[in-house]
Amino acid sequence: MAILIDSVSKNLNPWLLAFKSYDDQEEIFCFDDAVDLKKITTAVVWNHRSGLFKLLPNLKLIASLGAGVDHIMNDPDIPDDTLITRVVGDGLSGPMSNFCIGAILHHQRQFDKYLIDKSNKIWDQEPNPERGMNVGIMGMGALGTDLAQKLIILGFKVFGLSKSRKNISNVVSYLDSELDVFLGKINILVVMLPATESTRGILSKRLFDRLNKDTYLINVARGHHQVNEDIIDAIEERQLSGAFLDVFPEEPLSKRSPLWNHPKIMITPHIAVVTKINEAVPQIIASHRKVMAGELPEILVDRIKGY
Ligand code: OXD
Repeated sequence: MAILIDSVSKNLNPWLLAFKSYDDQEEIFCFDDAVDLKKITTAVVWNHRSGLFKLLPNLKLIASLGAGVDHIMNDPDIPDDTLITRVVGDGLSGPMSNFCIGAILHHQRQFDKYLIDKSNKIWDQEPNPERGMNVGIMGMGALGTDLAQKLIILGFKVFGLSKSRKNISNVVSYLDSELDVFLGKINILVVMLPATESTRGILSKRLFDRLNKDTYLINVARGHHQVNEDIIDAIEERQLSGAFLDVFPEEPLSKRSPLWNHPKIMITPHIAVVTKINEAVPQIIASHRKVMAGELPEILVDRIKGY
């Protein structure tokens, strides 16, 4: 009944330290420890090495080190009866909402224009310095809901799109099948969708053509959703007024990408939210203990839906 932690992209030392100092009862290993892999019942992973799950005959639980599980779901070797869990909590939703609110206000109060004006010593007292206040959130899970509630307090009109109807005070909820009506209501689009087969490339010309002219795009979810060339074309055609992108189909973003130099595209390096180790470790240990006791973990990923 031991835990294996594995990632080919993250420095696991702070995680190992945190696991060991939180709980010295559980046996926790990383791949290079000389451990009998038959002992491993829980794999805690972020971009794990390929073929890992095939080496773990007694695997019962796979725990993501973050909120997303696409890095797990992409693996064809997940055993049928293995449960999957992910990290949730205020340590994710608080910073994510703050990041999105920053990006929304940056656009809505035109701070990029005033930065340029400042560098040219231009005093431009526009009569209407505010941009639209109708925000659409695609993906109304825990993160989307937290953002929606905070935007309502700030006076924005908020529209949510999700698979099931949501009942959130003052937020207008649309189903995926009502996409066109949803897109017609908004002038800022925030994307918080999970990465699944149905969301691959969803931020493309087909969707941009259905937006109101000059809608502002914010993607804090996954680069898997976005077609970079279509974003640039949509800005050219004024379907989009600009974009704030934290995620990219390939990360790190290539130095050759035209996105870097585009004056209407803001780029951040996938830092909208970073998992807090001290919040994640107790959740993962609690899930491990539940599964070892034959119970279901509190946060269970739906293997059919993929999130
Ligand atoms: C996550 C992320 O899913 O960092 O946790 O993107």
